[in-house]
Amino acid sequence: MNTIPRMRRSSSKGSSRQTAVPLSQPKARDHSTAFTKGERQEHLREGEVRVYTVGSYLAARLSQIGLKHHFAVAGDFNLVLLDELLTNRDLEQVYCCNELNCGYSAEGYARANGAAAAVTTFSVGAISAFNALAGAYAENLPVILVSGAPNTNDRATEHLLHHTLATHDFAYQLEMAKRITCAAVSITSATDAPDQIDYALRTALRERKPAFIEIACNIAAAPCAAPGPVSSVLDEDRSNSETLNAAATAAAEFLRGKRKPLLLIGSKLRAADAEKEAIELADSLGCAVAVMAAAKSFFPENHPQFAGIYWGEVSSPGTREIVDWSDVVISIGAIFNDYSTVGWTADPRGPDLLLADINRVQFAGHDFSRIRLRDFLAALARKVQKRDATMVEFLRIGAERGAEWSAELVGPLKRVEIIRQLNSLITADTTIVAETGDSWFNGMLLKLPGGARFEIEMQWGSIGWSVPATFGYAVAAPQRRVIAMIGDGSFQLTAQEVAQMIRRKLPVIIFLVNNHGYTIEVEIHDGPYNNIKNWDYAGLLEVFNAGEGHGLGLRATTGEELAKAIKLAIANREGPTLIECVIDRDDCSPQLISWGRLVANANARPPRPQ
Ligand code: DPX
Ligand code: MG
Repeated sequence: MNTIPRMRRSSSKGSSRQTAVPLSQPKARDHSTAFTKGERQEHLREGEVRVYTVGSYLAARLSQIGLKHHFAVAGDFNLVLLDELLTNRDLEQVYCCNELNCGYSAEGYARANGAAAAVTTFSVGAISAFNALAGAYAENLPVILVSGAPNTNDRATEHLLHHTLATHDFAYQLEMAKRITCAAVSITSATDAPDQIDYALRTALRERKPAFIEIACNIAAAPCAAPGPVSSVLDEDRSNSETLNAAATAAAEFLRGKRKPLLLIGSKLRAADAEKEAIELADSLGCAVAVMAAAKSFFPENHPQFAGIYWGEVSSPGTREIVDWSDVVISIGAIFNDYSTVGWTADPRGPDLLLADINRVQFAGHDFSRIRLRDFLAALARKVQKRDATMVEFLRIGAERGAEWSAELVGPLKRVEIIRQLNSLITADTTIVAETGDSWFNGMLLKLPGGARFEIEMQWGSIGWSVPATFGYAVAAPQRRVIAMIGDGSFQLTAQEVAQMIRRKLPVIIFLVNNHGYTIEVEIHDGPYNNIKNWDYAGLLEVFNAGEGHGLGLRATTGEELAKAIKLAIANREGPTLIECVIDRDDCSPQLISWGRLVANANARPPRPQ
């Protein structure tokens, strides 16, 4: 498994231990020498005190919690703030084409780095970013959205301001943000700013949810107190040791009465920073481990107990059967929604379920809270006995699994040929970003070697997410090969962020599947609204290069053309390569067809009689 070493505060006793985990939580850094305040502060004499401003304080804190970049779009309410952020040499400002993309870029960055920040102007900027911020909430990612705000002198006056609703209410932005964040603050006083900033960051990191910080434009450069120890921001909730012990003991007792346990890995496992402990529990039990679609790669696919993707009727071969065959499902950080349960046709919840969530464990009449998932999994791993029946049975069923696809280089390009060729590119250093659409289902078919990561925005499911999220991810993880799978319809929402990949010379590879429309919607419910205007997608790269970049746009209509395009993409290290893969409008995965039918049935249920 590819790992990036980082510090995390972990034990219930509160000691720090160095541990290697996959790209996830923020990396704490030693910042004793990291703060600068422009040239003025380069030459401090002994006894001189470094002067912080609200903006440089924020920069210092962002850097301390492990950010090396923040994403930004300029506007007159945030220009002074951007200047102040620029004074921190450890924090690079990365620009985006618009604020929605800025938010998504930060979301993608948080996936690789553990946390992220985006900076926008008031209202016209921040409200565009709210879609991405809400997505970060749904996806459990601590994205900090920072917005410029009106001058404090204009509040409670008769002044009307631009970028507002043309009323005297400037509070609506903060009120809206409160609904989609775990902490939202409005900074109008430099004295209170450090406390408010620390509160927002601490809450976001603890809850693994986004936070919002609005800073009045005339306060951003106002002097404020220096940051105290960063541990006050990184301080995590600890498990209540008595509850932890009681939960692990009762869970082990519950499992002792079962013969066929199975582990089901859900997407909140990463937010809980518990991937390593899930492997420990799997090793102790020896049972089959099924992974939900939204959590693909959170349990290594090269682990001997990996039993495929569980997604109801559209599961990997044998996976649904083994889940159904088990006599208890130990569900770890799972989200059961209409999509993941395939229109409520595959909901494993019931008496034979042990639900382990980020801070809570429920089973057989028990409900324990205030225990961290990773502490619970580690404690349970020490108490259970080997129970490998589901693994033995899964291997037996596995004998019937389908054959591999063979290459199809001539004739019109087909979806399965794209997957086959893409799969051969994946190494331990690869991250796949799969957009909403048939890319979800195609992505599930990829076999990931140890270390490979897979990113999907399955709870929020906002199309267009993947272009900027890929950009943000690649900014955070330049050492990884980042490959995006994007449908034509989704791409049209946020295409311009490819220009920023060119600007930063990021060698991202984009497989753009041009199937001439919103195919997933076609399968759920078709109509004229699922047809889209075709674009010259490959041609766009020249537009974005504008004579000064190394973006490469290629079009593949046969398997052979795709193979050639992939070779060129690998050779292009100076910028992104977009391969437009042209396929038939009806060439979609059978999984999408089955899933679409069942989800459409769920959507079509008539209202219940009152
Ligand atoms: C919509 C979806 O071309 O992918 O593989 O052809 O389906 P496929 P495309 O990218 O089309 C995507 C399209 C329109 N969903 O099929 S999934 C509704 C939707 C959404 N998010 C937002 N608007 C609409 N999910 C922001
Ligand atoms: Mg499409």
